[in-house]
Amino acid sequence: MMMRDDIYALPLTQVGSFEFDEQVVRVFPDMIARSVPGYASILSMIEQLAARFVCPGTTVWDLGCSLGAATRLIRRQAPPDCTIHAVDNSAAMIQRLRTILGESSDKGCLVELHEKDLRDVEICNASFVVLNLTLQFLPPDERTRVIENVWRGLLPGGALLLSEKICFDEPNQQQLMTDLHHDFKRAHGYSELEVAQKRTAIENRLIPESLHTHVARLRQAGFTTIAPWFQCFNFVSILAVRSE
Ligand code: GEK
Repeated sequence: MMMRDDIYALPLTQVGSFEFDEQVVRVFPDMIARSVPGYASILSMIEQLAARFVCPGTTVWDLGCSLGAATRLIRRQAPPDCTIHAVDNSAAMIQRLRTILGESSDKGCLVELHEKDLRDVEICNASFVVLNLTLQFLPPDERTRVIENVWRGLLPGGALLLSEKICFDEPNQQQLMTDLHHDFKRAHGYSELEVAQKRTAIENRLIPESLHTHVARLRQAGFTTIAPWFQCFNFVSILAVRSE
């Protein structure tokens, strides 16, 4: 049964910085579904994209895999001789994902779990790389190095799926999108207090950038086809392909 996220339901004397610890892991599927507009749509398209991009004998990288939602969908489409590398630096996430995979009857290619900082992995022979809502947690000045590492590790014709919370240059648009995001959270059962306390907790942990900053970085790294394919309020998903 999915546990309900009530981490910020009661008033806290001091709201600490958000961490992907055991408390979060316990409620994570509920938290992300009620906090990220379009999360389910993005996941289902990740499976569709895997069917198109994942090639026999190659690797797939799910960077910031959390509980493996994307990994498990990609595995359904991946040829049996592929390896999916699921990477997360939260020990609690990786431990829970190991249990989930162990208990599941899913069959498919090899999945290797790495409890590791995604900045330290060397990507190679990759046909598909996923950064689904993860790059946003890295310091902005380290993001270019990560994207360059992904580009180098991709085979020609391989693809990166990058989903992010974004910000806007125009203050009225920023305010409107923030309000609509908070409306979404309230419509999914979060109280005013929960929205406010979560906002404080995540403020310095999740640093959004604009869509044009992401696109410019992808182009700079060498991607030639860069297609923002999804947006809901202040969340976007971009498909970037390394040319043949
Ligand atoms: C999904 N992709 O369900 N190295 C490795 N992992 C990291 C790092 C890092 N430097 N920083 C953060 N993480 C998932 C959802 S959640 C998004 C991704 C969210 C991990 C962190 O531990 C967490 O599991 C994940 O990135 C972000 O498709 O919670 O908004």
